[in-house]
Amino acid sequence: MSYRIWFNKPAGEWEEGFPIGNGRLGAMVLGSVEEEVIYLNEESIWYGGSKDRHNPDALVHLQSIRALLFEGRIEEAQRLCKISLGSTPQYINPYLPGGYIAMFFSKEHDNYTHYERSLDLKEALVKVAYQIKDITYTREILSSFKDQVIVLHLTGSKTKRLSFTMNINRRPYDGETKAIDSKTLLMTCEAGKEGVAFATVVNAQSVDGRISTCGNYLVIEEATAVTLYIATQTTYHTKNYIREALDQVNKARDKGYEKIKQEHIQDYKELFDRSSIALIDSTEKKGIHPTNELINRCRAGKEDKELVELIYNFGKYLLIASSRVGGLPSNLQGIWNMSYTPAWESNYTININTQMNYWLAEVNNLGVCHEPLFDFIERLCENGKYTAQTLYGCKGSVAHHVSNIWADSAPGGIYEASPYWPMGLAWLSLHMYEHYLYTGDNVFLKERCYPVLKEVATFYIDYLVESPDGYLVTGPSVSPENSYISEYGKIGALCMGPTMDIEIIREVFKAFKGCYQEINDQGNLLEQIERVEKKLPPIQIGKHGQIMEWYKELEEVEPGHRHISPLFALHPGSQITQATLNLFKGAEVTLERRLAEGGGHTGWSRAWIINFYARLLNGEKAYLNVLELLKKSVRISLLDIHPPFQIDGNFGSCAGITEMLMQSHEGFIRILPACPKVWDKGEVRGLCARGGFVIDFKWGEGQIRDISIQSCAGNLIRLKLDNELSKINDNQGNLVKYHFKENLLVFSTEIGMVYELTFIK
Ligand code: FUC
Repeated sequence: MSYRIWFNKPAGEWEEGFPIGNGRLGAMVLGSVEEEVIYLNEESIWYGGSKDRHNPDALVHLQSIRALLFEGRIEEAQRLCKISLGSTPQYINPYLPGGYIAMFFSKEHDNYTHYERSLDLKEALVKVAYQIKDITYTREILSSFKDQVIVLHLTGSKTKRLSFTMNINRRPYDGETKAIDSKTLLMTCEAGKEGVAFATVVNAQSVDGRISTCGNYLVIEEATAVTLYIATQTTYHTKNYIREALDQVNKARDKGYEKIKQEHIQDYKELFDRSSIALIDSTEKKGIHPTNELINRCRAGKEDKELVELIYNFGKYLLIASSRVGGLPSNLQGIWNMSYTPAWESNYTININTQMNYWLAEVNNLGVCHEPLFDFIERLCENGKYTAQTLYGCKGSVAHHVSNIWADSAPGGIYEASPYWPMGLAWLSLHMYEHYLYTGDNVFLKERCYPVLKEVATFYIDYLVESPDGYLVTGPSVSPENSYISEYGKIGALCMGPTMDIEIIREVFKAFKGCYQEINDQGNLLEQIERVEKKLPPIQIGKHGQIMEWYKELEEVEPGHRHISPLFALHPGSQITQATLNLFKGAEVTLERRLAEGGGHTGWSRAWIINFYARLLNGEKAYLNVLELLKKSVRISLLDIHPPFQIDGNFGSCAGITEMLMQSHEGFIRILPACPKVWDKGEVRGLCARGGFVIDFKWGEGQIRDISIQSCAGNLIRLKLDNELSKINDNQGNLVKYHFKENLLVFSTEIGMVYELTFIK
């Protein structure tokens, strides 16, 4: 298996560096030799504070906007919408860099040889090594979740040969940096009016070297090994942020590098090793080519299992590094950002991007990394109640297409095709239901998932409006972020009842009913849902055989648009499956049309396409798109690019690769549903299926060899099998009874038991 991204030269720029993170504290390591810069991030350093951006004039104009849209007067509707529903101020403020540590070595360090830098995905550790004359210098850097510090450990292979100076900066928004004792620097900063204030502390330790300060530099002389302990704390997390950062550094220093490293690896492995995918290749030795060469080979048409394993493992690594319990969810760049004006504010874009960040979580046994998103959804749901009242005069809760750490739920921006989309919270709420489906956790269902779904469902019952042809539709809304040519030849984005909205609402109602079965709620919401559901427009097939993007047949302005919104029902939704054959075929046509017109041009869009083809059970096309992503949408570091760097494609492609090997959204489990021919042999461990199952299996020569299923919730298993089954044993050696129903293998399970399936060879 491939776990190492490595190179034999330093990163040319930030996007070629190695990201490290503990969910909250991140760094980008470039591995430069003479002058090293370590870019720092902390998840809560956002500019400005929480604001009430709701447009006070929204409600007065809501009905007029709807009427204009029904009449086809798009331009007027858009103009009115922009000024009355558009937020005040229009944009949310950005996620910002934390600053950087600059290290200055002697000129001699320019003449290095034997250079190597690597990111070990199995241990979450970055290493840099190089040689100058007969001395080998090494650096190791990690971000520890347990100790909440970043630690950088430097060594020279001969005694007392390591000397450098270093400081902390945040150009051009420097705060105040000063030495607070002979081994410690403190930087304090503020991120705008009412924004968070934060402090970064760096402490240097060496057994034999001299450490002193000069100005606001740390000076390290003639050491054999040096360790830097780095902590950042912000007022978002604690009032006493300076004290807290100092304490964290002091505790880390007392513990020492080796112990921190050992505990860090243990903590990380506990998560990372929960699942694995190995694509076995007996002809190639893995790990011998640096990653840039692997990418070049792939671009030149050489298929590579090593690169596929790396992008899969990197996705899991990035999730663990950017989303840990108690913290904030992973934003557009995870937690890694070096710009003060990052693309799209490096925000939470919740019309696909934030959702995509978490598609890999449950199935890869990393449900625990999904937690920050759940905390965020609950806050968004709370804020969204005010938004529902203020903007729409409705009960329940709503959020639009972007958000920030304050869980802002108002529309964001002025571009016609995105802000006025009342579906962000609804889509996110489905993540909570998915968590329940994967775990069977009833307490979570009752206490966390149901309350959110209830608010969301309540909103749509109150909000949907009857169209002239008698359907209940959303609006004003958009089909993210596409535009259409109306029946009167006008171009518009704002519309009533785009297909995606209706698909999301149906999925929310389905989830609500799923919860309802488990919960004894006295209200009459279920009856209202059933009444409303009947009047939602159906998913329709258009004149090209495609899934219609709007509830009326309209031409897309950009037929190759990166958002493939009407296929929400195929993925991540579950309304389009092989059981709805017409729609299943329609989804394929939609996809083919998008691709024929240049679709998939951003990393995340390509990643979504992988997932779509996996759901269409088309392994060859899914694989083709994995290759396209690797060829066109990653930097040599394997960071996904929109461009620029945007992390969703990393997470989405990891999820897509998993989806090619196992699926469970149809009420049964499929093993190898979309495995391309070239992945002829492999092994999967620890993937999770809905219903509360953890599954291992092997395959070779087109045959599934062994399947082992652990039952975590005691549910009935339904499994689609093509091989001929020999027997099923449980882990106590008993033969297990099973039967076949509608082509599915069915058997009962007990909580905690493991079931081994063997096949007739
Ligand atoms: C959505 C997408 C863009 C980009 C942005 C962050 O608006 O349409 O492509 O990913 O989010």
